[in-house]
Amino acid sequence: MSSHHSPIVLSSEITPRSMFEGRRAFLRDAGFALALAGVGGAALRPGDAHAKAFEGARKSPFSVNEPATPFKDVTTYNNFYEFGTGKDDPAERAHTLKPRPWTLSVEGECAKPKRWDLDELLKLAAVEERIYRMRCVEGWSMVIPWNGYPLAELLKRAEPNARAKYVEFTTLADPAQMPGIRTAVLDWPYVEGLRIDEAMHPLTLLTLGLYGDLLPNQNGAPVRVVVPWKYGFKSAKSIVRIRFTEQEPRTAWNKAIPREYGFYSNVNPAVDHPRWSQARERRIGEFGKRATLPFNGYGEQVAGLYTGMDLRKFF
Ligand SMILES: Nc1nc2c(c(=O)[nH]1)N[C@H]1C(S)=C(S)[C@@H](COP(=O)(O)O)O[C@H]1N2
Ligand SMILES: [Mo]
Repeated sequence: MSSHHSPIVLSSEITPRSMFEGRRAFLRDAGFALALAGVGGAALRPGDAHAKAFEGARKSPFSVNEPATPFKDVTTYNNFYEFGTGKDDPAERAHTLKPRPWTLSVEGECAKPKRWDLDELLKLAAVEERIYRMRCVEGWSMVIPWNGYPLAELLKRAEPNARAKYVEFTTLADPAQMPGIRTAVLDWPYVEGLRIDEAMHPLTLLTLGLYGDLLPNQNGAPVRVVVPWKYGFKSAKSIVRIRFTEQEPRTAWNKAIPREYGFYSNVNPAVDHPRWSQARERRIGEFGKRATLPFNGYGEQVAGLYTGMDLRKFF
């Protein structure tokens, strides 16, 4: 295994489990800068710096040309209620999540349901770097260099049938790994959903990494979705199941507070959330606020999905 120019070094090649965990502990302790310096990957031992899993990933033309939010902020200011409701809870507590082995099952209204192993997912399609603007309904935003490939690559292999109108995403709900689910803040498991054309849209990313390496636990390891034109909560983390459905899925946030969280949840500065204005946002790491863009700035690509829909009604 060469480390410097190989486009993708699969984690399966570099990690017996102990190394994987040692490596994560190392990243936690030593920080990312040292890992970036990258001493080659061949002689990996726990505690060594390593080749990043997605080093050299192809840069996507869908990336935004804005400075990325620092790694530190991306990985310490999180919403992941399975680990608590505080922004720093996931970074502090998500070490109990075991991202490997992992199975993601694709099922429901399709001809070819399948249980995908993580290593199969890592090899399914070329992993790209996609720098996306992300906006939380709470009024903050980040720019995150994700690593992944279009969710459509996975979905089309299941051969969805004519009844498949929606796609439902379900997060792991294991109290042994996720201390937050002992508290009934949401009706666990965390469930999100998209219309199938939204799920198949080339911007919708099956996400396996960020900043060139495997996803940190607090960001939804080992596999999540990222839907950049919607509020952050639509991008479900640590998913174990994707299901094609005929009916609109009941989503966790819609069940909890239906008046505040609709199914669509497209970023829309013209429609305020009852508790937070959606007109402006604070980019993490910056002072002051900036205007929020319709569809989070991705309108040119996605507005056509909603032609003729009243986006105040379908919020
Ligand atoms: N399973 C699960 N997925 C989740 C959440 C969560 O609490 N649980 N929070 C959502 C919200 S509100 C946001 S803003 C994003 C945050 O993703 P990040 O921490 O990687 O930036 O994750 C989304 N996905
Ligand atoms: Mo969010």
